[in-house]
Amino acid sequence: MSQWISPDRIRERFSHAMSVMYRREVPQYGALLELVEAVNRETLAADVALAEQLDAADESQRLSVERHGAIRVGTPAELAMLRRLFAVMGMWPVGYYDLSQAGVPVHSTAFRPVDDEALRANPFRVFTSLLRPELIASAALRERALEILHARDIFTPGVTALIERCEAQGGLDESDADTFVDEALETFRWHSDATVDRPTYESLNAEHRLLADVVCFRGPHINHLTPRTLDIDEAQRRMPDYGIDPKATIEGPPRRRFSLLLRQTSFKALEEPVRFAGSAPGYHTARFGEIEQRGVALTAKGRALYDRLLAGARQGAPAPDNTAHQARLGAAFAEFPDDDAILRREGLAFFHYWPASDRAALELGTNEINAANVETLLERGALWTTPMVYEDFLPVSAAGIFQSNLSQPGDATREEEQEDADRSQPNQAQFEAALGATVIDEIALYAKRERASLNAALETLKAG
Ligand code: OOG
Ligand code: NI
Repeated sequence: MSQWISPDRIRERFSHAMSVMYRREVPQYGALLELVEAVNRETLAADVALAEQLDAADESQRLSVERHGAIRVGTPAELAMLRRLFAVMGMWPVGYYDLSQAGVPVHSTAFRPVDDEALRANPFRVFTSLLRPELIASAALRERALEILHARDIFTPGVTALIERCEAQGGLDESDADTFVDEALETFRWHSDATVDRPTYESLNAEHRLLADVVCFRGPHINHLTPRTLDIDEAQRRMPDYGIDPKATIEGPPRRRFSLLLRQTSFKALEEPVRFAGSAPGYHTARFGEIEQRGVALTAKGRALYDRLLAGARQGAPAPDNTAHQARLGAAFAEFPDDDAILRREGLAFFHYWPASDRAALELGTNEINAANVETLLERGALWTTPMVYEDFLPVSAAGIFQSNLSQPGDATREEEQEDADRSQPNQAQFEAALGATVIDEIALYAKRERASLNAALETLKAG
């Protein structure tokens, strides 16, 4: 037995502590949690098949603790240190997201657990963006921003020491883990005192709203926490009952019998008062709420089909409202099979394979199992599958979420701003150099987990 506590448990404590903190900081997040809890309870009561599927995949218990957060940092050193901080909690950088195509001067990854057991224990993820100063038009402001950023340290001495200890000894004990969570929270909390005076804030804000948010504060405050709902359309409909005003459209694929990837919607949080160095106080609106519905992970082939159909649906003038947007999406996605067996056979989506619990009842001998192919074993009931949950993010959706929360009140055009391939300037190599590591390819990761589940299921079957 290791003397160190499992990174999964540290992640669970941290995710819980973040949720408690954010509820205090942004009270509407508490209302959102209540809404999602009610919708999930009702959805499970009305849809027995869905409840059974979640139970079978051992996913029911992760649902109520499931959430993601997002932060934005300013320098390569901050990003590299975050990588080490998240590693203490078993969270690794997965995927590369280029937001430049949407006019947002950042690129991103998601820190998250990667193996089946860790995902089941607690799938908490943090979408983490790094500012790209080279995409800031004004050279003077770029210089000023970097100067301000280099003068701050977003990590407490305590958390830095515990990260180093964890790396040196291979883990943390119970009491160090608790201190680590408390100290790590300091990096993510809201600091209402800006590091700059008001004119500096305003000039950075005028250049790009995101620039002011990343540069002017003592830390990369968590800007939203997102619970997972089982019915996002219903949750969006009910938001006004909870005093929440959602963004106009739900991002991602349309509603389906068999959910694909990820659907998301957000709302703007209130303005927060800010004290500026030596100037009159003001306000900052950066922090918001979001909910998401997660569906099946798609293969490269499925993802290419998704990207093509989504791009088709987004052509022309933006739909006037969510109903029209969803109708347009629904029509565009008619071509995408809406049946798990077809998605699996056509290699469009990833599945987890499970062995039948009672092989004797199947009357299949070991020789027959060895000889049979997967299709036959599925037909005979010797194997069965559950959809593999999509654990990642979608760049077009993320751009929509960024835009809707960077726009000023009354600034209606921003949310509808379409991504523009001409502006796209991905630079994964630069991101990885800043991170100090390569990001994990998410599709390769799903493929590996699918293969491992199939091999394990066949082994169990053969063992009888
Ligand atoms: C992150 C926006 C992206 C998501 O769920 O796609 C995101 C940000 O605004 O910092 O969180
Ligand atoms: Ni988000």
